[in-house]
Amino acid sequence: MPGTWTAVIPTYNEEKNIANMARRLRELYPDINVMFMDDNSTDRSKELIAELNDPKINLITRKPEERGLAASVFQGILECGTDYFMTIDCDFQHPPEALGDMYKKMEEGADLCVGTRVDRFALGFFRWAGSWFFNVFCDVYLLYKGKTPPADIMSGLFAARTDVFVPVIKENFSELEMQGWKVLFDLIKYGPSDIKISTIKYRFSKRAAGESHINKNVVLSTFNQCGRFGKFCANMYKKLKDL
Ligand SMILES: Nc1nc2c(ncn2[C@@H]2O[C@H](COP(=O)(O)OP(=O)(O)O)[C@@H](O)[C@H]2O)c(=O)[nH]1
Ligand SMILES: [Mg+2]
Repeated sequence: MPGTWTAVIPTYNEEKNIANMARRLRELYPDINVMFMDDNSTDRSKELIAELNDPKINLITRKPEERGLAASVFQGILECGTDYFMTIDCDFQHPPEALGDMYKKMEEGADLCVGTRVDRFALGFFRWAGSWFFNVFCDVYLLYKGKTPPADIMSGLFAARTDVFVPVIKENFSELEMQGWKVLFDLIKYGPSDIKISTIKYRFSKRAAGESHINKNVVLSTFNQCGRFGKFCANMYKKLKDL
């Protein structure tokens, strides 16, 4: 029997993209389940998904006190109930076609499949440089922890076996960086060291519509995920940026 799967999509105020993303995913993959993990968007996201009236597409309105991109993805993984979960952003920076490639890798026996960006310059120079820096910083930390870093630890596009990672989330719940954006990093940091990691390559695009939600706290939370030295760097960064 083919594995069942769910796209877990963190969203906040994505009315310009959300219905297009839902339609595109169902067009490409008639059997996929879609969970938009929405942090109480103030736009029409909820109505737009309700209008689609598709039982395989759900928008989950999260508790306001639990707001957080990573928190929303962890919740989606815990609640999806399918063999695999896949995370993808709602703004088409990750190509929906990549989910099919990752699904194949999962069916071939991977525990985790990481989408690896081939053209990170699409981010713009400063975001590229930041992303490169954090890739190295986080890789060193994971190696120190005895874990295998994948080619693109900063990637928000990845797929994994639900039965492998639900226990990881439950057992380490209080340690996870809920306000962070780097879910893959925490899953590898706290996950088993002997998992089978596979990769697919994808072309990173510009946001289709709407605005990015990135802010300086994302930098802080990523540092905070990297142990004591990371926390030290977070404090330095706070002082430097006067946060
Ligand atoms: N649930 C949730 N999703 C968020 C939040 N902030 C951003 N997102 C979503 O996370 C994805 C990536 O965010 P985006 O703003 O595109 O960041 P960027 O790609 O780093 O510029 C998008 O699908 C956003 O809608 C949040 O606070 N909560
Ligand atoms: Mg984006």
